[in-house]
Amino acid sequence: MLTGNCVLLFLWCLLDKSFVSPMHKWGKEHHGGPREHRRPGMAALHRVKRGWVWNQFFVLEEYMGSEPQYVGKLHSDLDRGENLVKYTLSGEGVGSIFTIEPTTGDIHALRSLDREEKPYYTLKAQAVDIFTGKALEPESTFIIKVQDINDNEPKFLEGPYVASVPEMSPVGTYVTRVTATDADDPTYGNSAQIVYSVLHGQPYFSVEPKTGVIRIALPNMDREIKESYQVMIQAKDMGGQLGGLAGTTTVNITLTDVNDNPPRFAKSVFHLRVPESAPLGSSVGKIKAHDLDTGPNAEVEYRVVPGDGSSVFDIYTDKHTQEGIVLLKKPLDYESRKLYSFKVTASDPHMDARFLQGGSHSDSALVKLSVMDMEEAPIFSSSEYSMETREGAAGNAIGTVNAHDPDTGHSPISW
Ligand SMILES: *[C@@H]1O[C@H](CO)[C@@H](O)[C@H](O)[C@H]1NC(C)=O
Ligand SMILES: [Ca+2]
Ligand SMILES: [Ca+2]
Ligand SMILES: [Ca+2]
Ligand SMILES: [Ca+2]
Repeated sequence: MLTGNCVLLFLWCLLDKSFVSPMHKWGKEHHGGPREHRRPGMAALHRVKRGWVWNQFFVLEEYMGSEPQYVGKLHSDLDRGENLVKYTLSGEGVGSIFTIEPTTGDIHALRSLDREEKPYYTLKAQAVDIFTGKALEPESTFIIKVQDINDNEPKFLEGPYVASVPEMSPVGTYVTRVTATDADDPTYGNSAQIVYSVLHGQPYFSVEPKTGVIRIALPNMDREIKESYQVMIQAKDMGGQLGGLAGTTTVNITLTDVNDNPPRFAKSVFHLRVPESAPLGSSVGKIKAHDLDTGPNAEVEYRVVPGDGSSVFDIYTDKHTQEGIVLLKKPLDYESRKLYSFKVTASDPHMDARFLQGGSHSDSALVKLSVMDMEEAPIFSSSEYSMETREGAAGNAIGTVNAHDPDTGHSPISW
């Protein structure tokens, strides 16, 4: 059998090389060749005649014509139009998708095909003697390639996206990257050539047309003014040209905090009223400076400015509320001093140096503290009195003790 095949092949080669005219050898240009679907500017088809069949045929995907789509023609040079050659096909899709006219060798596709589902079919062609069934040509394998049309829009498979970037970042700062994919043929035309653009989100953000990298596009974006942005990115095929298909995705971008704000007092004077009896070390009132930042960036440090009041009052920060709690360091006495007036500062210990130029990282306010008068126990002018009395002098005054009330306003002392 092996020897027989070799002989046959040898004979065929002999036939092909010696007896056949050049025209005969390569067939006529119009038969068996692929149809030229390609648009101008496309790379030339790689079509090679292997044996007696073109190695590649083309069929347009999603073809909607009412007639079966013509694919191409098989032709043996031994076929002289006398209907003595019978062409047969075998392989993928034969019968269900591809049919062949046995005498003409015409191949048709019976239904529309989806390149994105199956890009090519491998088939085998045979040419046999119609009477004897003997092969006239060696069996030849070829493919029918499904030619792409632009029937898929770019899709963002990972969207919607979430990203964050520090506020006040310079223009060009990287935020994130989005990627769309296009199921069409990337090796052919522009059907899968994607260009990104910003649909919503300008002028704050930009996207690089080819890479999908999103960047800051506006300087000094301030979290304390607007914290989150919903950016819509479009991916369009056909290189972004008119008529291309498009897909979109949203990117939620959050500005993260940087320490760009110092604390500020809401008013320049705070009034506190403190009973003169307030114990040492106790809290006698609170004041508040507000820092627009968040977390540690909103921490406030308070100080009593040295001078009048700094020896009597201290201030510390309530870690939960960031309020300044005023503490009493020395006892108060209404009778000796009714009013204290002292300056306090509120500062941000961690302020970012970039934002210090021009402004100060602290603020100050005046605290006016009134001491309130309290009822106090009378004080005897002497701690010991000696008196003499005679027997039988009941009902008569034996002497006088003096006491005064240190409170102002003459509240009479009752015994
Ligand atoms: C993006 O933000 C919008 C509006 O705040 C919200 O409804 C949506 O769930 C967010 N999407 C994601 C993926 O977080
Ligand atoms: Ca496409
Ligand atoms: Ca396609
Ligand atoms: Ca701050
Ligand atoms: Ca901030």
